[in-house]
Amino acid sequence: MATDLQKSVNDLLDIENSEWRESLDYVLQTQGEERVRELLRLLQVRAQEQGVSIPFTANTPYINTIPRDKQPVYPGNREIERRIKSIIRWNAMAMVVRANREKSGIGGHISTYASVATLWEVGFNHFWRGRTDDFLGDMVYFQGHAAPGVYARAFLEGRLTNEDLERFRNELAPEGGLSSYPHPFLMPEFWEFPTVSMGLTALSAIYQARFNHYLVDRGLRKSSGRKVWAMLGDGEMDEPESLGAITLASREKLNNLIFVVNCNLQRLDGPVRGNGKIIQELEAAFRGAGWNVVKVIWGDDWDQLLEKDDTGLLVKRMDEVLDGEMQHFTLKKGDYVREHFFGKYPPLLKLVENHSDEQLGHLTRGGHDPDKVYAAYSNAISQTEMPTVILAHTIKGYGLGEAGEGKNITHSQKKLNEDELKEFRTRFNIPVSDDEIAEAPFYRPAEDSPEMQYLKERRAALGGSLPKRFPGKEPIACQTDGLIREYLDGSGDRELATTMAYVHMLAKLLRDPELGKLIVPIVPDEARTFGMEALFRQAGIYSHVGQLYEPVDKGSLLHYNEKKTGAILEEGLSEAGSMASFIAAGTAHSNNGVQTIPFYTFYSMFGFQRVGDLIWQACDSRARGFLIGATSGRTTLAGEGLQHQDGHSHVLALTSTRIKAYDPAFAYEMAVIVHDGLTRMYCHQEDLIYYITVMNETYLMPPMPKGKDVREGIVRGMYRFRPASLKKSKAKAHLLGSGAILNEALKAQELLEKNYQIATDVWSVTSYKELYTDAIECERWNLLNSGKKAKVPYLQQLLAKEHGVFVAASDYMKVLPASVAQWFPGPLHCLGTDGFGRSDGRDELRDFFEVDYRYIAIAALKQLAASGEVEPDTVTRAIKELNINSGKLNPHND
Ligand SMILES: Cc1ncc(C[n+]2csc(CCOP(=O)(O)OP(=O)(O)O)c2C)c(N)n1
Ligand SMILES: [Mg+2]
Repeated sequence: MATDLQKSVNDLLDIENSEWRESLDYVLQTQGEERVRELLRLLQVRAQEQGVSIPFTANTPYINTIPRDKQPVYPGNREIERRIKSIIRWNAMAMVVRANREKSGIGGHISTYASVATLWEVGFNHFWRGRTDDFLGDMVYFQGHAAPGVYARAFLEGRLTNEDLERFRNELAPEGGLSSYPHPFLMPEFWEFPTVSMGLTALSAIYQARFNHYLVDRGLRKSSGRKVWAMLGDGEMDEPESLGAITLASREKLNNLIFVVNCNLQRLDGPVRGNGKIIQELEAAFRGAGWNVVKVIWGDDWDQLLEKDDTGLLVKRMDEVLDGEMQHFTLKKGDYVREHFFGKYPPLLKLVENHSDEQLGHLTRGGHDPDKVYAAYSNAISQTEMPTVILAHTIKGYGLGEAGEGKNITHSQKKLNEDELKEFRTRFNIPVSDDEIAEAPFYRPAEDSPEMQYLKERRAALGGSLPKRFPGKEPIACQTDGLIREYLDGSGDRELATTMAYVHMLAKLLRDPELGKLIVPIVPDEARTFGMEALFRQAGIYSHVGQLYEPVDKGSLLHYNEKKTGAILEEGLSEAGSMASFIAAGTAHSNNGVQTIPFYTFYSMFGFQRVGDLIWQACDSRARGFLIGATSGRTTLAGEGLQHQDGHSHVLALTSTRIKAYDPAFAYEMAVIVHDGLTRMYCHQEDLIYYITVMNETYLMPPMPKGKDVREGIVRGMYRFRPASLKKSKAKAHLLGSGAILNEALKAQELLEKNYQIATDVWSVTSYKELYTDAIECERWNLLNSGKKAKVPYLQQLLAKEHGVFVAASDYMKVLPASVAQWFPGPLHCLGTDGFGRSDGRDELRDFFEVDYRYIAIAALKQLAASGEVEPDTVTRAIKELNINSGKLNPHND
């Protein structure tokens, strides 16, 4: 009885199902696809209104996105291209093997290029355009550790010689060698984009593509259809930076951006997602973010099987197989594939009954099939509304056979024995004889061979070789004295903070008839904190679509003003994204043929500490521009406490020699530093980055002291700001101050002179880094040029005639002044802000960190007492008089 009832219910359900289906078919036939989509959307809304949730999936089946019959015809000569690719594979491998034979442990990677060769060669032969007189060329970010493949291609193209390849990872050879990875700093005419810090490539490429649109929208370049290609690894996609900005790319409709993810399913240690499917995971993330996703999973042989299969079981099997299992199908032979892949469902065994084990063992992955790759790239370059990601399935160590194909150790494989070399040679048909094989010689076909002719013809058709870096050379910004003059006179009776002076200067630069159009202000959702909101109206916030809504503060003078020609890159809360924009703007002199001048203003705490690796990358990229660390100083930024108060970014700035770091106290110092930066970076074309910290404490900005050495001193790091007023005194002290703490030194000077009759000079130290760099450079020269007239560090020259004791105080760690202590003529006591910040007022913080005028004064007295120039009990007396609590908290530990 129950079963009868169940049967009639099922019958009814079947009827209902087919009625719905028929209705849909009818609508499709009579009104078309769009109407079907509309109805489905309405039904979805209806269901949701009634509380029926619909399972979400952002995935499509685990098959190629572009069906076989939609693939364009391959325009190239597949056979010649295959031969060229094989030769490049060989040379790339031989280069690494030989380098490691010469010097064991020199490193390098074979298996990554082995997996990516087809993806790159289709690009080189058909898509990636070089720079010509009227086209800037495509921008290709090469997966860093596959660099041997780029070198091997450059060798065939005649850009590198046999000897060059022999010097892979031998950069210190007298003739110079090939850098391990793409480094514009090391090979400035070759590499354009450093890529080997995993994660930064994806992020940088997104902001680069957006910056290319920005230049067009601001009228600095003509639209040219150039593309940005980021060639990435699947393991690399785990870095948070890789996926961190993908919604920006779709929101900004970056149709000029193409990611190609080499999904060899392995990273360094093993599988990327042994228990899952990395391609599906990435598909969901990118589709969810609004990208055009093209999966290139299976080669043509698989596609043919799919066409033959009418059970749907092959797609099911493809969908369910885990990446960790897939690796076995690479490693093991065809009989294993038959039994374990197809054998799971008997109809699939039937499907491949006419395939030999040999054939099953060599079924192709999509990323190794030029037809599929070509179809994907064609699809990508024709997108008009969105960025594209191509997820290409490949085999890590492809062609290495026993030496590592698909094995977990393959990433680190650098040595092939003779048999393995032979196997590789035979597999790729390289004309190297058994006698020569042990040498692993590089192979370059004769100039008039079909391969060489073809290779050259293809590159010529695409505008020449790539990668190639074109450094900008045209001097600009050579006459900026007039721009800074007003800041040299001081602020009169108006109290200002250095941040305010900086913003004023930036606004002025933006208005400059010549430079204004080149200034790129960048800010991560902090413009109001720094008082930069006046720039919103003046310069506009860049938005490719302009402003589609009326801002709520429309009536106000400082309203939130988005526009297509806006200059400001307001990056929202992304210091990493802002730094990527800085790199794009800072390298435009070479990558875009226009010398934009970035001013990236950020919370100094979230600079070097937060995005230090991107700053490192900027230096490697030979980026130029200004990094402005605002609200800096551990005690000057009151209230914000431990996570915000920066007392160490200047220490971190020591790490890169390309960075010039300044901690100015006054508006005129800042103006002189900015002027120097403009001159050196944009007039003299030096690849430097100026890091300047600015503070939010307001005080009177004095005029620049007279004296011909002051300006030089500001730039070189130190000058005498206020000499002692006591002419006759029993003792002499020198107080060194930086940033807002210079005012504490000035107060201490008055105290020491008035209350303790000690003649005291105050020096402004704008840059310990400059002093340090100059001194170690002199020492190095003196060491290597013994017997010649020794060079004297600037610091020693400056203090040559001084005597007495020295106290240095800044809002940064003590190690900064300590770094130059050895070049002082007398004892140096360092005060600084080591320790975590606290939320409290400025006075309390300066007491806590022991950097206010009282501590400066007692430090001077203490040293004078030690040298017998004041009575020992003076210090004890001063501690009492100045109300210093000797048992106070220790900022270092408490
Ligand atoms: C930030 C960072 N961490 C670690 C490394 C070291 N490293 C270089 S390649 C690599 C594995 C990359 O795997 P994947 O992205 O899948 O590239 P594949 O070689 O498989 O193509 C690692 C860990 C690095 N270069 N950068
Ligand atoms: Mg990988």
